Amino acid sequence: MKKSLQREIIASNMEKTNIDLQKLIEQKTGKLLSLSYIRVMKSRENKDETPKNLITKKLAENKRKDEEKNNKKMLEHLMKENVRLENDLGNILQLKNGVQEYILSKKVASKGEVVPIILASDWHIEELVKPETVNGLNSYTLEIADKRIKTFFQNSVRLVKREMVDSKVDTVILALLGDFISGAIHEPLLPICQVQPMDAIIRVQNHLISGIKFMLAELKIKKLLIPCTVGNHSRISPKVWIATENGFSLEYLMYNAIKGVFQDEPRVEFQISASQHCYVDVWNYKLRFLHGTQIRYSGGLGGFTIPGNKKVNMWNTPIPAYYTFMGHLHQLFDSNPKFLVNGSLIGYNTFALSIGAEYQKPCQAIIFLSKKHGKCGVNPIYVE
Ligand SMILES: [Mn+2]
Repeated sequence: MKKSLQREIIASNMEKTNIDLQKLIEQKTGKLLSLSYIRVMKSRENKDETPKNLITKKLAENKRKDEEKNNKKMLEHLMKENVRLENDLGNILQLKNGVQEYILSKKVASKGEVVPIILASDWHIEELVKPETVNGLNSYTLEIADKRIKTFFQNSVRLVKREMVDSKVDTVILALLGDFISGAIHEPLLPICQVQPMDAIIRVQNHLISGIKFMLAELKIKKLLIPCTVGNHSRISPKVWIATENGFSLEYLMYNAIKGVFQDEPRVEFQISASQHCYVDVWNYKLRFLHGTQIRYSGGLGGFTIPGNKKVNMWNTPIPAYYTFMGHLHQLFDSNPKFLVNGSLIGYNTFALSIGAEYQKPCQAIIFLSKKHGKCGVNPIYVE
């Protein structure tokens, strides 16, 4: 083969080869360029992933996750709280709706009928109580007695008038239960009695007449009922002679004398019992009045309840009384539901001190008897 031909063939092949190579290069170049770009970018990325950056990124990510977790917990808590508050609100609304209010009319029902029962006893008007003999707890002279008796009637009227505001009061009972004087029944009484028994009983009589007149003048009532029983101190016999007690009592004489003073007063009605017990019927209530000498008491536990109940139960067997009222024991005491003991006007003295009697301020008592409810109120009548 000629050299020239060979050269042509070689040249042709080379040209061909060059064209192929050129094409191949062009094709590959693009890929190579892409790969290099990727490599460059990756190398850049790799430059950011330093340990420090990775830790920072990780911490940020953890922080974000914690915040998300906390936010979720808070949301759950708030939702629960919302449910609870909704329940509470529901309960409150239900409670409000559950209160039923009643409308009260200002108009009061018609007045009920009431009989006030005033107890007067144990004045011991002439007996002296020196303050030093009772450690300053009391002081009683003729002048103080006068003052206390006036106060007794004034306060009695005041309490009855107070009752009249809300109740219909046509009748008032003024029970005279004895021992208005100390008398001369014991020798030790003589040095402490400031006047003799006759003068003492006259003083009492004058006070009672004055007091009854005052009540009649002050109270618009139809009847003043006065049950009377004698005390053990007004006797002129050496001992209590049970069968003839009235016949030997200065108080029995006094009651009859006062009854005579008011014989022309239709509103006044005396009931002077020949027995130790005086019974008064008010509506369906049978009331028993007595002085109380028969109750033996020397400071036992339970006060007068046991000795009082014993006696009252026996008396109630033949004549059942709704309530029994007495004096003698010098202490206002309501056994409820059987008997009541009046306080004393003389107040605390050496006798009370020696038997260990309960200290009380000198007082008398007023009881309100309701037609509908029976005994519905007991008030002390303070006298100083
Ligand atoms: Mn007595």
